[in-house]
Amino acid sequence: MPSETPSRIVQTLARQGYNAEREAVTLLANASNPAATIEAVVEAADDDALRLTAEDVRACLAQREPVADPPGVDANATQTHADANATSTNTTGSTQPSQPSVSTGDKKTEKDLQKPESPPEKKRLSDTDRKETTSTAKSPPERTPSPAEITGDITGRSTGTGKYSQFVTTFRDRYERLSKLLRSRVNHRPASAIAAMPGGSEAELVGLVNDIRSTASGHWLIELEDTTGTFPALVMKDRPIAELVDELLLDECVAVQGTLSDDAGILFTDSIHFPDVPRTFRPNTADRHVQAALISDVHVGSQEFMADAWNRFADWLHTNEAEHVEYLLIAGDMVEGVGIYPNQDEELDIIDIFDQYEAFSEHLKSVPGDLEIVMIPGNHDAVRLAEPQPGFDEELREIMSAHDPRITGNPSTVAIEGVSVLMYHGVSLDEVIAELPSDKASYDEPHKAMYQLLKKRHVAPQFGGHTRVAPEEKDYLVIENVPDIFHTGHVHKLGWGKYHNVLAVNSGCWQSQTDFQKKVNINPDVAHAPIVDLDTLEMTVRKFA
Ligand code: D5M
Ligand code: FE
Ligand code: ZN
Repeated sequence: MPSETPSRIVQTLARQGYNAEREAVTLLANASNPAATIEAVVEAADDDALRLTAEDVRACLAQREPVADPPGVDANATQTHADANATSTNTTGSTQPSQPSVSTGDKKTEKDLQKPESPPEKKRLSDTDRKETTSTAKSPPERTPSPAEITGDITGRSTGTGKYSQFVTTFRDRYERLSKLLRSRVNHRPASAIAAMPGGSEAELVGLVNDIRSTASGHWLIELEDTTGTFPALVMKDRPIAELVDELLLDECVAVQGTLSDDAGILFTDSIHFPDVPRTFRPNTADRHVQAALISDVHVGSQEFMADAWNRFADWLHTNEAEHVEYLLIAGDMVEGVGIYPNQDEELDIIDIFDQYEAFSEHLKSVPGDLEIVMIPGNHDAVRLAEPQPGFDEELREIMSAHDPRITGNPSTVAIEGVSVLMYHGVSLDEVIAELPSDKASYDEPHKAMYQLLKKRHVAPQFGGHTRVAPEEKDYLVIENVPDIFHTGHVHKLGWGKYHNVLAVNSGCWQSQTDFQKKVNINPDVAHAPIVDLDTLEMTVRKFA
């Protein structure tokens, strides 16, 4: 009967300085006396071993429990497998922590144990793993996530000093890259040239939204700016396109097409175009069955951090049912942080920021060591608040080095198994939700707010509002290439859907309702793990609350 959970096993090993293969953890969890077996395995391990292998554990089990696996273990294996199957059909219902899979009873595995030359563990590309691989050269093959390729990451490239001229550079870059997307659809002219055209001409203009005002009679006056100047576009309130004005945010890039007034001082607008994702977009998919868990907003250090739910999630990742989950993406807010919101300290469980990261790191150790982990920071993390946010600094990376996560900036695009995932924490979602009508974006349907960002091809279009934006020599927040998956968090609500074939997923959180959220009636979606099939971009959600 399994007497320990995988996450507790991992934590026990970590305290003694060891990492362990997923199968090793499973074997230990199901040993008749896990504590004694751990002790024996650690004792038998080479002095310089960093990672315990399934083979190490089997060798100890064979000595300690020389009888072939007792029938009890086998029966239990069947039982746990059945449990796992039962929960897999109930993808949105409450998931009981499934017991770890048991491979001890597997004849083939038993034979492997005897094989002196099982193939070497395949490796990921990190330095740590290279080291570990050497010490585990005889372990059986393990799951082999390929390393994530990262693009659009500001980390180490920030040149911004906050000068006004740099904002101009950032906006110029935004305009250049987004207007390019629109130029194929409209035959645009510069604002200065339009002003010189004869009245009554047809004209098309691409610009950043500088101002949106309603006129005395309720029409809309939108001022657009390009690199040559500004020009006003009038949208009549009774035209169907007036509805699109509701969707406009300041500083986003749009194209307008219409007819100039007699004095060529204003454009009567017939259509508004967004850079958008082409409807014909076809996402890339993985060429094998492999899954990624997309989470965010762990908030370790908060009194509301749900450690038990996290442990159930970590335990589930160790089960057979999760065997195809090879990637764990975390879209920001690893910890609760300090001084983020007024009176936040009253709800802190851990008051020191480094201690919070230490605790987060301990929780990260509970997930299988062979998961490829990618993480970006959020607004609660200890990096600069202004976006684009660089990845964690050396000191924090050192603290979170278990499992050797890929640490990158917010936002970043990560290519896994040929599928590109745009990861963005999501602070601008608050703004999109506040500014747009509720059928276009709401906390209950956060994915719809994400659709707006895709449509605008920018993760944080509006400057100078709630979302802090730092000037850089290029606008890292432009969505230049359409991602296959768009992953955000921040609003602590779960929602997903497809926009022009892009899968948009907003993960929930691992923090129960805070006092602030109670006051403003935010009901967070806690302890859900959205799991994406990278070969089909189908989604299932596991609940661990
Ligand atoms: O924020 C989680 C969500 O809750 C996000 O939509 C912002 C909102 N939130 C939470 N606390 C506050 C305070 N104190 N003021 C304003 N908005 C708040 P996260 O930043 O991920 O904790
Ligand atoms: Fe958060
Ligand atoms: Zn946040």
